Amino acid sequence: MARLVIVSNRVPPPRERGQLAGGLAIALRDAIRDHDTLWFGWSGATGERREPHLSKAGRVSFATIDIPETEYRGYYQGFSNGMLWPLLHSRMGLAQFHRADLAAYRAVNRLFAEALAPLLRPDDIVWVHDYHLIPLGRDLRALGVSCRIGFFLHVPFPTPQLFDHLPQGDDLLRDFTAYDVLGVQVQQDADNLNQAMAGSGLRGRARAFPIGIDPETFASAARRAESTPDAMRLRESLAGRALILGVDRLDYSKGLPQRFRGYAQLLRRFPEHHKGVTMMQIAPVSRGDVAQYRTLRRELDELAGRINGEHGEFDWVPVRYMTRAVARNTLAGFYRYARVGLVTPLADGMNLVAKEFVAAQNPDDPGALVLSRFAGAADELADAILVNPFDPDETAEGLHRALTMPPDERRDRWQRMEEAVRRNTAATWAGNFLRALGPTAVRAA
Ligand code: ADQ
Repeated sequence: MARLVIVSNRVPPPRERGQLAGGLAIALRDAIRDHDTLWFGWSGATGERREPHLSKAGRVSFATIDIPETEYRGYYQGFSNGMLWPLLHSRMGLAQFHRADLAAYRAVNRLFAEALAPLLRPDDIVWVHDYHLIPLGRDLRALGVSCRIGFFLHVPFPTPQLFDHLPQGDDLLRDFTAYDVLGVQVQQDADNLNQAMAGSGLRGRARAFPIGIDPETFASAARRAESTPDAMRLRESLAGRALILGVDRLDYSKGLPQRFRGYAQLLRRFPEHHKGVTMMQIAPVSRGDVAQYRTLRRELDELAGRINGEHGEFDWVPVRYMTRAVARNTLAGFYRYARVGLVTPLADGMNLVAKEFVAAQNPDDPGALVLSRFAGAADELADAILVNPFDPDETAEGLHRALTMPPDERRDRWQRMEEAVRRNTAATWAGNFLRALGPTAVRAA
């Protein structure tokens, strides 16, 4: 069995390495169980040290490197999150390009390659993750690495016309050619990337590998969480009102201001829901050091305040808004208790929250899902109430429909969505990708 080498910007932090609790770690659990694994990435620290920090937990070895202070900002905040993230989510207006950032991005990728190449053996299978590391494959090849290398893009890929705005974008497209397997979330992303590559005279071979969750584990966590003190406190505090739940990183791709406006429209246009619903938005702050994220946070503070001021009553607060993270198990209980899951990104590679919400429902009395048609998950969850999140009225109508949907219809739709979530799990995603990468990459089922 070949060794699996996972490369991602972030690796699980040391305290989690024993159990590997994070999203990618859960998705790769089966693959990790079957292979000796090396996980390579950024240590989380800046500094001049060149040698990787090494550690081991069971069959997984970890090698992490520091990034020089001078290059960190340009690589991470600058090019990755200030330029690529908005571009890949079709938000060119928010993108900031600086040549120095691009140079830092390329320098850090080379640094990754130089530190990783000596650790690699010819029969390793290398799987590189996400937009921070697009050039890594080509950098490794330039250092003579000949083993199989695959790349998976977790975020969307925009139309070729939009991608064309990226200065020196051709170079990035060329980077993709170094990979033996090029995976994206949905067919539309594959088509976009392949067309962009074709437009630059390159052969694009991107394929869709939609990511999933571990539905069994999530469903049983949700069942257990239903009777925990937190879930009971939530229920008590709602006093019989229907809960509309949103769970997202605080990110402008998630459409949070539009979502708040959609909820405000629900209260304006469908007054029968007054005092009958509560919206809870859990949105832990992410990338707080990037300017656009600080602006977004202020906007949401203001919107939540305005909705509560305009519609609230002395015994009813229409919006509950928290910027703290919530433990996954507690979250599972909240999903199960919610009458409506509200997932309305303006663009999203997949969106795992939508799948988690489905997995967490009580089969006898499932909640309804209002889902943006611009989330990758909409391909598989066609039985959600699909909305265009740019139109707050459409979101309001979707919410009204969800809140008034007859139980039979709710169950029918949920059953079909649940089948879709079970059909395509985290394990099938990783298995399919690794099988594409090489015949001996995974043990036959
Ligand atoms: P994200 O943009 O982070 O992921 P998503 O797919 O929804 O978006 O995953 C977020 C994860 O974080 C979920 O597992 C969710 O439960 C958890 N989470 C969110 N808010 C939380 C909170 N307040 N407390 C605790 N946990 C919380 C990127 C891409 C997506 C793609 C994934 C995986 O942007 O499109 O689906 O990678 O490929």
